[in-house]
Amino acid sequence: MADKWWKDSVVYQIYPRSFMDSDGDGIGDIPGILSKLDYLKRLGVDVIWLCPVYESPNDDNGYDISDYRSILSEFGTIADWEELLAQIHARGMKLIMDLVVNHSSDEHAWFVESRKSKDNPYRDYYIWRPGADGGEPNDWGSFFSGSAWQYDERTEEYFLHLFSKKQPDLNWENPKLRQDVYDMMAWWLDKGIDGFRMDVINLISKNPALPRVEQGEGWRFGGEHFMNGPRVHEYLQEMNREVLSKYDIMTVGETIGVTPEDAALYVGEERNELNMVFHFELMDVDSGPHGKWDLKPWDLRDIKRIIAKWQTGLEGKGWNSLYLNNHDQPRMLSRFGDDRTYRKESGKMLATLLHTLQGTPYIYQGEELGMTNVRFASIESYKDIETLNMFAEQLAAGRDEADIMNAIYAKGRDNGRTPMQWDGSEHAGFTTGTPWIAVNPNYPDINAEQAVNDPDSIFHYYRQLIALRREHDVTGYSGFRLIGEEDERVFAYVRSRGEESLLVVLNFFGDQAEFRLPEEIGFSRAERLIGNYDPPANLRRALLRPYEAQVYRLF
Ligand code: ISL
Repeated sequence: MADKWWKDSVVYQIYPRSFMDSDGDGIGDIPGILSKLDYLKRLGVDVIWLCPVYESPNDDNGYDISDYRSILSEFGTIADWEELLAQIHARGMKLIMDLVVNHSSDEHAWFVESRKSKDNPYRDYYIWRPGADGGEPNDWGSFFSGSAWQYDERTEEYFLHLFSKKQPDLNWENPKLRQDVYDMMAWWLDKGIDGFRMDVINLISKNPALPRVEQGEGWRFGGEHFMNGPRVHEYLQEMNREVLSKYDIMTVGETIGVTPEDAALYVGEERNELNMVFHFELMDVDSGPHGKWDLKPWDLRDIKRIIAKWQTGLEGKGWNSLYLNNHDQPRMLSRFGDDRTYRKESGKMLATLLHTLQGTPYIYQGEELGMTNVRFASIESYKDIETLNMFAEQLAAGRDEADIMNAIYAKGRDNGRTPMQWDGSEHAGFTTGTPWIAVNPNYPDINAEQAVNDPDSIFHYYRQLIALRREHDVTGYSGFRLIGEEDERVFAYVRSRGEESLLVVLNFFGDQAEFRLPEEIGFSRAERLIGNYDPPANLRRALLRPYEAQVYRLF
């Protein structure tokens, strides 16, 4: 077993709005989560990461927080939350909370004060600038379309918002703001939570000169001026010293645009910053030069190269986080597997990958059921601000509507936000009312009740993988060696522990694929640990079946 509990853990991510509704208002809530804890315990996960449940006007579904110390009434009360924490702990699981401190809501009391006057004590809690040449202070675009600046008439200045205009960026240069954030973090930690997932934490330090990206018209991605900015490590070390180091917790930072070299600075064991980061390199493999909405097919060799780079890049330096989807991404099964003909096989194959690498696996709600992307007929059914803003912007720019819808079908964040499919009853058993976003129409076939009753389901395969991690100490393997780097169809790798090795062989496609184990990988005995087909393939030379995944112990 590893030296830190979070290295041996499997994390389950809950997007509360879409998980389980207990009171029929169509919105998932905390009592709903409570009613499903036994389901999560049965799955075998160790840690629950709860996306934001704080007071919020919900411009970005809770990632715009107006009060960091209270629970959104749609989700329940602080007493419900206390009960949730107690019940999670009573089952031997842990709870980590989302920490969103790159920005707050514009309805947060700090911002309400800040916008009042230039000499308000809270003015410097946010990033205000006068206009330049009669327009915005610079050419940075928002992640959610348009300019990253919003003009405020009252003081005739602009404030920075890297996300929506209802999400003003906090000014981390201000030590008072930092202290308020640390106090708030300690307030939650003192309630007994087990850590934080930190939203876009590598964006908190901006180049104070706020330079333009280029000259000329238009909004551009200003990442070079705010990703891994000049003081980010100083801030995180301060946060660690003031707060994190005082508790036995785990931290995972969401970090956009980081390489393994950057990541080592956040998670290096001697650096006293964070335990893990989420990188985005795999999330970019199917994007063209114009970004996320510019669709491009992925190439398995890129996926292999990126995973190998992170596995070896952090070796001996830091811990990886392993995910292929979350509330911001399409469903992994639709994106990297086959959500029609080989749903079960490909869902299990992708799970095998995530649970046999170095690092901590993160399961996003519904992944364990093999939930898929959704295709709503019209834009009216979509709710996500990123999607809606992009649709309006690209339509105005003249992009064909059907083409935009195809991009949304492939990449839209609502793919991951349709309600959990609990059973075959109306609205998949998620709510007795009208769900805030429609249920995926495939719920009669894909749902938890069906999966729990089917011994061959993706759900039970996840249980086995999680159990294997524990019983066979999968965390204890080290190293990562890719086999057949240039193979376009099969992903195979070896990890080792003393004299024995773990061999993982994955067919990433729906056709048969040939696999040969190189002669130099010597062993006298092989034991199949887990796989999605029986009997397992012959090891030395196999014709792998569609999406076949096999894991062997060689010794
Ligand atoms: O994936 C993305 C790139 O288009 C974005 O959807 C996403 O906004 C980005 O990854 C940052 O995500 C986090 O911060 C956002 C929030 O909307 C996301 O839900 C959150 O995970 C702003 O708080």
